[in-house]
Amino acid sequence: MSSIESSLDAVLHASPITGTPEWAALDKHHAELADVHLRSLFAQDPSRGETLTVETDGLYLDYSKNRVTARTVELLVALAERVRLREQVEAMFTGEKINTTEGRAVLHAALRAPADTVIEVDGVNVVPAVHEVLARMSVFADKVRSGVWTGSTGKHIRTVVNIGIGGSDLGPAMAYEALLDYSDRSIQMRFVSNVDGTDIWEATHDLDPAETLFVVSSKTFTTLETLANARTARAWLIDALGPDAVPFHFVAVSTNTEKVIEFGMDSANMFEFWDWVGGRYSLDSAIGLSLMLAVGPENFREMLAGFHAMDVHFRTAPFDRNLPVLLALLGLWYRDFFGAQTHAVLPYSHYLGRFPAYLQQLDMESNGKSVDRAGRPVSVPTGPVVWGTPGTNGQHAYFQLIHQGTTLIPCDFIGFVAADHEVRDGGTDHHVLLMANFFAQTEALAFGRTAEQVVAEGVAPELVPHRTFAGNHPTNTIMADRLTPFVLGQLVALYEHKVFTQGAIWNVNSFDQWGVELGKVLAQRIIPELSADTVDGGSGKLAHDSSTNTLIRRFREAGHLSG
Ligand code: G6Q
Repeated sequence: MSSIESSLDAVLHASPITGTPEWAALDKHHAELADVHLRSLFAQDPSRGETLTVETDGLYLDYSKNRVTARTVELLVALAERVRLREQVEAMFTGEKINTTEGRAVLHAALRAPADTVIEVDGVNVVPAVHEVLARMSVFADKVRSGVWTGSTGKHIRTVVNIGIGGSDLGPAMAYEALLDYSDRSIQMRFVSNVDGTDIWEATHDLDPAETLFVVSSKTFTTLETLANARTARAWLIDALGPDAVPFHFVAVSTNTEKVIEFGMDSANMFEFWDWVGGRYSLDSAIGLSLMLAVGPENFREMLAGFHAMDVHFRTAPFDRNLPVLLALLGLWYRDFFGAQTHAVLPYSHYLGRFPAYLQQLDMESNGKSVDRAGRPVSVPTGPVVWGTPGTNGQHAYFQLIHQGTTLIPCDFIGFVAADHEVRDGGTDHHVLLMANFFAQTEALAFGRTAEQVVAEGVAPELVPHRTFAGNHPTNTIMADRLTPFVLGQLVALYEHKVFTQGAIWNVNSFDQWGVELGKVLAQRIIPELSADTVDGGSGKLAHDSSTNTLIRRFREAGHLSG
């Protein structure tokens, strides 16, 4: 047993974190700080806006508008040390099977490692295979983008439809939108995930099959939604162009060659990845093929370089200067000590419109756990509800609750110095308007507006309580020069490692997702029950609870299915 394995074992079976002196110290510190206002913290230390900041490769984090002092950070770092975070990080990066419930290594970092890196799983260096697949993807993407690869009738591919769901959809869909400005606008990407027939219908009804390429993305190649959509897409294509057209218009991304062949696809048209890539961590594997088709191999590699830069930072920077670790510790501070149930991520970039939805899966599927790695109930609240939409839209909707509601909602504000497009409203640059709001919001959330200030403005006395802002709402500000492929890679890896760090401290397995299984199993049981010619035959022999039985009967009696 290696020293990492033995220390991991110790971490796994460690007694609950709440029983440690580090937790007790934080508890005590929280009691002292709970009622301290950010106004006082800034008054006591006017330079905190300069000191409570960290930067790595141009990505800047200002965490000064958090309800912390330097002492809080020290105590939180001590907690990270207590769970041997550094060793846990090394265990992941060196291919230990830290996904213990599935017996798998967790090596998304290998997907962006330079070609000369050695990372072994079961004694085999996985990095050469990663680069081989990347090279194949690049050749294929170049062919499609240049028109060397055509449809069966010789027409150029104009639309790529990615069929996948969950981790095989959210990453590429988010990144395509984020990097739209880097994409070849003559090829459009569409993403189909939902088993609701509307999704595939809307994605294909106006397309010319002769100009359409389907990328069927599925790690397992057994996922109900993806296979149903892929079968429908194939039938749609065959209907127009005949069965011989399929190899020109379908490629697969999967770990499961057998199932890809069984589906009727040529393994030569398959791009591989491996069981040590978790679905929600797979954007930079072959699952990113649609993205590469859109932005080209060079931009894709730039994105991987951004991921790698953040990997190196996470692995080497001291915890109190480490962006992912700091975000994780701050999140845990609010979740476990202030009882915050949700965390908002608010990108002030229209291109990052899907980033919060992507993070929802990354965070909530990873740390939405109630037992620890040894199977015991956790002793503290784990992953928060993650949500958000791009600024400034949210300001005109739910920001009211963040400013004046009764719930504490820590927020990450993400913004960029440079505009993506020079757009002026006749006089003022839109980016100035956007960023003025970006800065104003964190200022308003932190400092609010006191009753005295409101009175001094001449507001009628009965309106003063309504016009007062308590402030003391914590925010992180994350800024970069511009949203480039490199920066997108940095941002995604930042949150990946944040989630890892929180999971490591909570001692949960951030890499399984058993919670999504039960619904899938029950749906399989219900599928035949919805057809008139099966067992039940409408005779009332459904064996669910009375609610589910009645709902199913109501659906059937209304004749929603012809079968
Ligand atoms: C992600 C999950 C899940 C998965 C989908 C699709 O971490 O495992 O979202 O990505 O269920 O699975 P397939 O890629 O196997 O179709």
